[in-house]
Amino acid sequence: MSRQRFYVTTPIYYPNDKLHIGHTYTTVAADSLARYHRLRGHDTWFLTGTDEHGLNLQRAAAQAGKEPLEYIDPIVEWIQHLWKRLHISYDDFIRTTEERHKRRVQQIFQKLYDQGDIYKGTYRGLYCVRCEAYYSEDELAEGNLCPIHQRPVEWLEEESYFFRLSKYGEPLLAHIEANPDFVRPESRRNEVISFIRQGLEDLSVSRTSFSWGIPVPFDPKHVIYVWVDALANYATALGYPDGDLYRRFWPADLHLIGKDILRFHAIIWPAILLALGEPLPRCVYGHGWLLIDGGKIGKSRAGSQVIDPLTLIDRYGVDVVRYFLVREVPFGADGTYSEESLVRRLNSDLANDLGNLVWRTTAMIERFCGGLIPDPSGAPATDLAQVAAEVRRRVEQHMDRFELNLAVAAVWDLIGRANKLVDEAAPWELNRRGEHARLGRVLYDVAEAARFAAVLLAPFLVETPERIYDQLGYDEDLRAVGWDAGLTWGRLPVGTRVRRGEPLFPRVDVESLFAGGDGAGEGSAGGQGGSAGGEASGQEPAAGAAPEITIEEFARLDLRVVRILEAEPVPGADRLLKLKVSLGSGGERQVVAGIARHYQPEDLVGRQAVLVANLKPARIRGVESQGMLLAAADDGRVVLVAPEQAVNPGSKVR
Ligand code: ME8
Repeated sequence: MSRQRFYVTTPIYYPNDKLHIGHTYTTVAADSLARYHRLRGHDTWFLTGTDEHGLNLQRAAAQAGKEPLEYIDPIVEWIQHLWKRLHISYDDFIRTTEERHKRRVQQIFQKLYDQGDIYKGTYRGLYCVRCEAYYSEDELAEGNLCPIHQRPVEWLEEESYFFRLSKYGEPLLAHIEANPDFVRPESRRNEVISFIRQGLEDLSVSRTSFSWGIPVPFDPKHVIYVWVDALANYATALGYPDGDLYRRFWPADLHLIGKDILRFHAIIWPAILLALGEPLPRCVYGHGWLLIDGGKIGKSRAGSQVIDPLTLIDRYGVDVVRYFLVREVPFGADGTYSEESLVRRLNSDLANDLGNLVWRTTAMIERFCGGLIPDPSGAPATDLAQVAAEVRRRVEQHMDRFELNLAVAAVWDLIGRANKLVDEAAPWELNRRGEHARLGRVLYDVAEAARFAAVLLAPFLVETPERIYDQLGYDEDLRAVGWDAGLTWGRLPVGTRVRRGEPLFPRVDVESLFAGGDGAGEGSAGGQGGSAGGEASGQEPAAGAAPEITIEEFARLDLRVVRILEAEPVPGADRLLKLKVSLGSGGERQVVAGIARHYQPEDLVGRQAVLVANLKPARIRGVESQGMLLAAADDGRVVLVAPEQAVNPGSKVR
């Protein structure tokens, strides 16, 4: 069998702002595709990175009173941290300030100059520093604003090198026409074709008005136009022109981008490749935008500030965020983001459908089969195996066409059918009537359907598939086993002991979330002052006096093990200590705890404790507290709660 390969890239991100949920859209989609191809056993490479040159960054750094790299480094670290929290499985992360990139961009520029595809001239025009692009007057939005950023453009006039883009219009058009999959989806392909048909002008590819860029090798008062620098990353990261990775993976199978940067990827970059004599990527896919209130997130003030992906991950968990991104928007089109729609997806698809399937299946196996996966062989098969095979085929077809939302939706047909089978077959009735053979068959098939769903969802979700396997009691590494073997019906061994855990997805109460509260329950914020949180001592309720809660209500608490890194008194508050605690890869927090009379600060450093991590931050005596440490109160003593053995900081307590 021939080994297939898959090389997918995201755009490289500008580190001039914090990334928002719109940015994560491209990357989660690319990650899902990379994971899918890896599961299928294809030789896969997934590249992302940061685009660190240009006037915009030079100005932002100067404004911050910093050298460009000094300004950029922490933002890049933050971006990498975000990708880690989203479990983005990139194989390489390229920064355009790296030597390996700069050297090869200069090599490309030199080659194009030597062969006459780059020449010297003068450029005059209107320039948007945020886009790092010139606009003609008729392209501007009303009020002479940049059509993308709605900000004023600037008049620039400079000596410049030009790339003979005009020469490549015809060959590019021929390529696009001969390769219907080269620009996707269809609407973007048409846009590119009509743009090229209007005629391409040569492109200004160097700047003298600022210095933060890669110098033109033969004329160093010029820096290379940031888009030429940035686009080249897809090749330089692989070691263009002769690195092993370049030989193995070029041309890219997919450049996944947002529609705002389509022309750069579907015209300029391919023209440069044609000039270099290199093969063109197989597909440039321009997805739509995630909008908020009808505007592009991040271009409006509110959008960029409110929708911080890390906050959403903290609040709902990584798989809920990933699921929403790949499921909600028809891939290719624009879609609307709202937290309310995310919560509705969580409650209906994840909690009600998928979570409930696993929950009730394991519950019934416990009740009716002694907790062991039953033997199905005594009764005829249900239709689930057939539905599963059909769904698998559809998932594969959709993934081949990059229809991510349809691929995910197909899995819900299997989940829905399995839930329906439980309702129809009513295992509790089969049990009551003593129809054990049929009962075993139904419960086996339903458990196997849940396992199938776990494998089918493994490209998109990063924790849930493993949790489903765990609850089914099946200790197999589903990612190592891969797609074909994993999707063999009947793989789940008879006699496996299920391990019922907590529900996969606790429901979130939509009404309270959007009725002005923050979903964490108004009452709990008051707890900040009690326990180890502050000075208010209050009357301890007698054990059992608090009202009963459900497991779902309990599961809304995000309790985490932390390691105390620093501890110091809070001036003027003799009961309080200010602590810095580590959540491992979840970062660090500052917490105020009312334990100063019970612990010396230096005795606390290095210890583990338990943090209520999703408690609304509060100011205690003017000091911000981002969560609360748990402590036992016993007749005037206060004793911190800690795991019985050391565990990794950030581990969940449940
Ligand atoms: O464009 N919805 O970087 P960038 C969907 N450095 N996608 C969105 C979005 C939204 N609301 N907002 C941003 C750049 N994106 C250049 C790329 S590549 C050689 C250089 C997407 O940080 C956007 O479409 O501004 C793009 O695909 C990506 O986020 C990075 O945007």
